[in-house]
Amino acid sequence: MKFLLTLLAALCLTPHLLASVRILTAKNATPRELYAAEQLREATHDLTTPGNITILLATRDNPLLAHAQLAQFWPGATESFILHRTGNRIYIAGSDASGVLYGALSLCDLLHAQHAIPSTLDIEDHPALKLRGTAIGMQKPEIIYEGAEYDYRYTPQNFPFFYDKAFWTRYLDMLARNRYNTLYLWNGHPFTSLLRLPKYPEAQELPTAQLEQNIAMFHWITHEADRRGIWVLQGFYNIHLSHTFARAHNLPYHLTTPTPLATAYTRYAISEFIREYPHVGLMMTLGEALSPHQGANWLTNAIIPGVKDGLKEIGSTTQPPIVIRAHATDITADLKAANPLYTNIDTMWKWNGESLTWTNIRGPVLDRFKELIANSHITIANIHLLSNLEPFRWGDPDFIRQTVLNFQKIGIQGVHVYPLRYWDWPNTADNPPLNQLDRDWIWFDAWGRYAWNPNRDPQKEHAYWVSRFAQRFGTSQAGEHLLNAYQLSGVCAPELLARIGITEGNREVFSLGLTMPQLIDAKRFGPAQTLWTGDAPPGERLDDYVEEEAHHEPHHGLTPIAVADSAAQSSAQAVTEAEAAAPFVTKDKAEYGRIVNDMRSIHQLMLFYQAKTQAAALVMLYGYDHDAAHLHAAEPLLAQSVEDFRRLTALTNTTYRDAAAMHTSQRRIPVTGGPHTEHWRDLLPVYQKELATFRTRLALLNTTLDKTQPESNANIQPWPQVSFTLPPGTGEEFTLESGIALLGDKYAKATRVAPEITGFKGIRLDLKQHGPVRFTLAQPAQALVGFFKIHGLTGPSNTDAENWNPVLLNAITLDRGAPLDVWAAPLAAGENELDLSQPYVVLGFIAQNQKTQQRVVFTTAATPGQPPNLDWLFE
Ligand code: ADA
Repeated sequence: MKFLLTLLAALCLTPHLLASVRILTAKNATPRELYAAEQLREATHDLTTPGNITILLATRDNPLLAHAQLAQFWPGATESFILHRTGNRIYIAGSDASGVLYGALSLCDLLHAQHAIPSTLDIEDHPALKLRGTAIGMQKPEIIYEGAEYDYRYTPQNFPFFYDKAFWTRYLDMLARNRYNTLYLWNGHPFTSLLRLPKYPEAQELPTAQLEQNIAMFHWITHEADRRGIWVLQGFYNIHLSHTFARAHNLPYHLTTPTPLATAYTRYAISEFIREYPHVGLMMTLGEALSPHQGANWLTNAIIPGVKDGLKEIGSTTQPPIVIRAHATDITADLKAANPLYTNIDTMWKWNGESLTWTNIRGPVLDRFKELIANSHITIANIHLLSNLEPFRWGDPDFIRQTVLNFQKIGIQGVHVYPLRYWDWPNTADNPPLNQLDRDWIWFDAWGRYAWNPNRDPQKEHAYWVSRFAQRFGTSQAGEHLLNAYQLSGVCAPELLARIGITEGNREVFSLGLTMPQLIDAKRFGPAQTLWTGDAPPGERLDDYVEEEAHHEPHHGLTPIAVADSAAQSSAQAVTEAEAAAPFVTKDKAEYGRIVNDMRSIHQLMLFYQAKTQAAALVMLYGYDHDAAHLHAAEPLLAQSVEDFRRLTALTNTTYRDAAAMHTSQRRIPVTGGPHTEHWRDLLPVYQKELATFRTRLALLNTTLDKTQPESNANIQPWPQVSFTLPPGTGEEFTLESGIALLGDKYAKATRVAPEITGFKGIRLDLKQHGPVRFTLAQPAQALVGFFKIHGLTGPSNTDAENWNPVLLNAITLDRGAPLDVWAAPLAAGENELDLSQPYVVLGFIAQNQKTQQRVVFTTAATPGQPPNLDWLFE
């Protein structure tokens, strides 16, 4: 007998004899429930468990669960489940098919964590947020389709991933595992890539075979998504037309105002979309092309009628949700007009603009969200482009948890998460590129986890994420250090952008740094005020900080200097943590190496900002008290920032392809986007030049600036002029004195003029005038010209630069915009012409042998009491 028992015990250890897990689904199980069963089959495949276990999964009211003693769901429950074990039976009861899926996935999670079937099970769960989604851009880093922003045709050349079923399976499985239930595809005008549109054959933009392949693929993707509980929504911008249709009807590709034809076409395209893809949703951006005040008209005359036509075609009486973005439209008027016509409108608005800056919102951003919540069904927070996080690894789970907790407090019931690199999906910026699903796993997982439930114990969460890192890197010690590194580095860019950045929009790439003028005079670069009034906790900007310093007043809230210091410190600790993981990393050492490099890069960037912010504050203080000692103290700090940036460049030179995925000229800060301004190595010369200029100006200042008499202009006489004649044509003669407009007769009035050129006869051009200006000179001369600041340039453009030399700096202050420097170039006597590519004004002519000693003319503010313009110190 004892022998028999021993034999049985031995047999009990043999997995295949014992691992009998039966999985039963309802007779009429939906594809979603069958997918759930598939996941369970996989999860139980290798399990060793004593006794036969039967798992029954179905909706709560299905006969399969008739004998189970299970609680009822509350009225209106969706996506909810009960997981219960009685004896050897495990019941997964869903409020609906999604509930069944989530019950099954929860059981899978438990099986993976415990490597055994739990002996007791009594769980009820449901999601915190109703809509939990990710986004994919059917959009690219460059504008490639006939100059039209956001328009890209779905083709294998443009979007190879779209045709890759293995990729989609992996991506959709990941989404399901993280309980996402929505997926948004973004594009300008997707209809001609996904629909036949027989009523307007001239609208067809793709070869028929390509179109058919797209239609088949889209059906496949949306069906596969649906099996996983994921509702696909297709996004579109308004009014964007098929390009072939536009050409055929002599219309622009994008319209600011509806026309009857555009209305009929769009209405038809939308109805066809609903007919072809009844289970796919629509999300729309009413602007940017369409004028904001036309949104209501367009929505009620084109879009909603199109949706209703489509519903009629498929014989449906239920109105599916449509998602309207509040971006670039008068959403108040839109909703007022649309709500009486359509009962199921969801809205979407950007959380923290196009960056991640805070776990919360306040002021105008909060007010906008409240308005949307009050006037629509579900309001979705759009975690839009992550312009301040690109291109580095980012995954601070607690930041995300707290953010979702705040969604709940505010009443936001949906989240829509962009990938960390949007315009180049699915590639990362690493060199060579990695797949974002691999590199940025924590980004997707953390948003999904907390959109499902943010009310989790932070300590247990810490342990959970440690275990997730441990799975990837081999040991829990490595996990602990790496999670710490991610969290310590994760807070830096969000906190710092709001204090010193220009905008939370993708107009700025934070990882490429800021120029001194951008730091010392952010106002001149069109800052987005919501960055600090809505998307950050109360605190100071650099100008507030310096003003208070200058007036010896107390500071309030977070200060730029303190935040820059703490970012430098926190990122230093992140490096220490990442490096400390080294002895414990037993798996994926290549990725570990890249993480360390990222942490070092983030730290260098924060050191750059720390030094440069301090330098900027000193320069700004000089604006108040004219104590040149501040400038001298700023110089080593500025030099340090350049050295930090050089190190950052060295760290990223071979490891990164670029700093941001958007390569268009829509990017303006720190410099205009384009093929030669994508990388840190492109910006390093900009910062080096800035330092060199500052040193030259400082030397100049030492010789010309008398602290007790800062404006030493009193005894300077005008230079003798060379006369000219201006035939009719381009340009208008004027006399240079304060109060005169220098660009046409409206723009940019001079407030002060350097004495050397006061009273000069010049030639001013209209802003819109093009072509050369022709004139005749009485003798050989030097032409004096002022260039208006454009795209960060205050002198001649590269093409013209060779002939021109700066002679007077900060020589004419203006009522708006940066002061003008005076540049000189030699011209022969007789007929001449000037044709310069920067907007400019001809200030007059002086003799070729006239001595011009370069000097800084105005160092004090144009308006008394205001800090002066200090850009001339750097440009
Ligand atoms: C801004 C941004 C664009 C796009 C747009 C939108 O204009 O620069 O890249 O994201 O917003 O649709 O929200």
